[in-house]
Amino acid sequence: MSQPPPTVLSFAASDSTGGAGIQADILTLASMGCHPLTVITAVTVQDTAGVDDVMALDPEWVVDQARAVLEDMPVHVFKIGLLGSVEIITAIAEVVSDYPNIPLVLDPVLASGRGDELASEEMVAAMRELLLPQATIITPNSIEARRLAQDDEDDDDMPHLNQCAGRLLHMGCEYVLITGTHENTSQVVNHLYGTDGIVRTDSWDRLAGSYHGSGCTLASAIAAALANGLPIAEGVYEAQEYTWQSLKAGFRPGMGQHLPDRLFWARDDHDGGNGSKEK
Ligand code: PXL
Repeated sequence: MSQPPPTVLSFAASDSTGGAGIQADILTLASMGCHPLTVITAVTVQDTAGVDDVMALDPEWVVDQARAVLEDMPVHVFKIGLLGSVEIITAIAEVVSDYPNIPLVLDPVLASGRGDELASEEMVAAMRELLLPQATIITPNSIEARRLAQDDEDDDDMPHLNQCAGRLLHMGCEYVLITGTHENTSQVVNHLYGTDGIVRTDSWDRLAGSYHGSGCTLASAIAAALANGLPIAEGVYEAQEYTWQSLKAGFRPGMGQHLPDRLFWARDDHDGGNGSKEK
C-alpha cells in the first residue's frame, strides 16, 4: 500500500460556483499533492458576481466534524477560511488550541470580491482575540489587514501596511503575508512579515480581469506547501507562484468574475510562464 499524502484540514464555507471557499481549497490542496480534509462552517448562496446569503452551521456540528477526523488520522496543517459566526470562531479556536503543534494558516475572510460583508465587527474582534494568537501565518489582503489592525482608540484610519503588519504580529501570529492586489501599484506587491520585519517581498505582473477565489487559493497553497515540508519563506513563494499561474490560466464560466484554474498544469495548452520578480 502507498504512503498517505500529507493532510490539510480546511475549515471553510461552501461556494457553489467552485471558485472560492471549500471548493477552492479542495482543488488547490489536491493539485499540490495533499489530501484535503474538510470541515464545513457555512453554506453560501452565490454566483460568480457576489454572495447573496450565508447560513452558518450550528457550532456543535463544526466541532463534531473536526473532532471526528482529528481523532481518526494525523493532520499536518490547519487552514481556516470563512467562519460564519462568533460562536463558530470560538468553537474552532478551542479545537485548534488542543493541537498547538499543527501549523495554522488563517485567511481572514471579511468580504467578497464585490464587497458583500462576510464578517461582522464582533466576528473580527473574535478572530483578533481567539484565532490570530494561534496562527502560524495570516494572509490578509491590504483592505483586510487595515480592518484587522484597526485600533478603536486611534483615529488614524489609514495606517501604513508595515504598521498594520506590526500590530497583527503583536496580536500573536508568527507571520503576516499582506497581498497588494487592491493597492494602486502597477505590479501586485506582496510582503511577508515576521517578528524581525519584512522576510520577503515578491512582485507579480498584474493580470487583467477580476478573480473570485484568489485569496482562498493562496492560503490553501501555503497550507499545502507547509504540509509538503517547505519552510515558511519558500512555501509562501511557491504558493504565490502557484496562485499566479492558476489566475493566469483562469476562465470565466458565468457572467461575473473569472475563476482560477487550479489544475492549469494538467491542461494540454499549459505554457509554464512565470510572472514573478523577487526584490
Ligand atoms: O474569497 C473569500 C471567500 C471565502 N469563502 C467563501 C466565499 C468567499 C468570497 O466570496 O464565498 C465561501
